Amino acid sequence: MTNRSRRWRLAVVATGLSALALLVAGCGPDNGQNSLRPTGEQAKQIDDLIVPIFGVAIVVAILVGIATVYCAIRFRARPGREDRPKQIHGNTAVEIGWTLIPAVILAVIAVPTVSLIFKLSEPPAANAVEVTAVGKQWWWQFDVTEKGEKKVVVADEFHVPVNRDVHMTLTACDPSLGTRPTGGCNVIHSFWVPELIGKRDVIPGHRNELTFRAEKTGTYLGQCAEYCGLSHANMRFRVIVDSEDDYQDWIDGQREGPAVALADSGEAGKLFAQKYACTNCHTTEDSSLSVYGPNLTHLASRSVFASGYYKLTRANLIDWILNAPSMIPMESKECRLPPGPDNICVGMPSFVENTPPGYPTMTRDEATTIADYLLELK
Ligand code: HEC
Ligand SMILES: [Cu+2]
Repeated sequence: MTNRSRRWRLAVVATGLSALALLVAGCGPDNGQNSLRPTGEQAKQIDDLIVPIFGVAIVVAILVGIATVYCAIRFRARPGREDRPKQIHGNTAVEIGWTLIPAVILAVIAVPTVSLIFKLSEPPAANAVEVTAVGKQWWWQFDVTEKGEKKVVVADEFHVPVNRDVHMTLTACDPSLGTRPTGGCNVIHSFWVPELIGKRDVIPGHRNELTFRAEKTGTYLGQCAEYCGLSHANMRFRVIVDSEDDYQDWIDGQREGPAVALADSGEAGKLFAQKYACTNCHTTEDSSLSVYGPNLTHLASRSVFASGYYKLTRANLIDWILNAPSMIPMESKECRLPPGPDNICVGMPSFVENTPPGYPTMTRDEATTIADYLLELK
């Protein structure tokens, strides 16, 4: 064997092995985002549709594969043989056959598919929890409410009761930016919690809806499933499915005012509201307010922050407050105000780099003081 063809074979084997490794890496049943392990009523119905259709697809793939390999071997070029095998152009029986068979397969598949599409868009039960998901670059705001009750605005994760319908309204228009010429509308995102419900796009200027019902308590991982820019891959979230009692405890707690009022938070409050004006984009005072950044009134009750990318620990929080853009790619740089008509300010500013002229630079001690205050907001 020449050196060149040996290298070729090596390259082919290496590529094959890495492709296999990638494939196997996706197989773990416990990655938290396995749509083939559904635990929601609707996710199960979708799964019940996917599995048989996948079966049909595999049979078709095997038959086509066998036919291809057979033809490649049977009609390969050989010395002393004509270049082209006998042509069968215009064979009516064959042409009708390969038009009809796929048409029939598709028609059969269409029946359960279309009926499931209608079933999934049936209105939710009367006692459904209402959740509005606002897709922002690059995190999710969730407004959770029940008929007639005060809404609760959270970020990154929200709780729902087990065995009860959750009716989602999906929007890409930020209510806090509603006065801007664009109506505060963002780019397209997609809401997806693989184990609970199939994905649905979140479209600027359009209201999409979705109903799901979880059948088991636990934490379910979600992910933005429509490319939306710089930090799309980090745009995660969590749905925490609680027993009815735990859910009631959670929502009651979220409806309350802050554990420490801003006015009583001393030095931290001054840094937060005045020196660094975090209040330009955040509130720690009222959990029913929709503002540009995440509502922080009950930040300390969350397990994660920054779109679920970081665990909520004191060390992580201090680093974030000092220099958020160094932890997740953002376009905020030196911006201190929510985006205006002609500035691009997506995300949270750094308080130690790119500080605009006239603005103070934050010390680690100051960040620690703010973090300790935020960590009291259970
Ligand atoms: C220009 C607006 C803006 C300012 C000013 C701002 N933030 Fe933020 N902040 C954001 C945005 C937007 C996010 C969400 C970023 C993300 O998750 O990608 C955020 C996220 C956070 C989070 C994580 C919350 C969560 O649930 O994910 C904390 C904590 C936070 N900011 C604290 C602060 C503090 C403290 C200050 C002041 C020192 C501050 N922010 C100033 C816009 C701002
Ligand atoms: Cu997105």
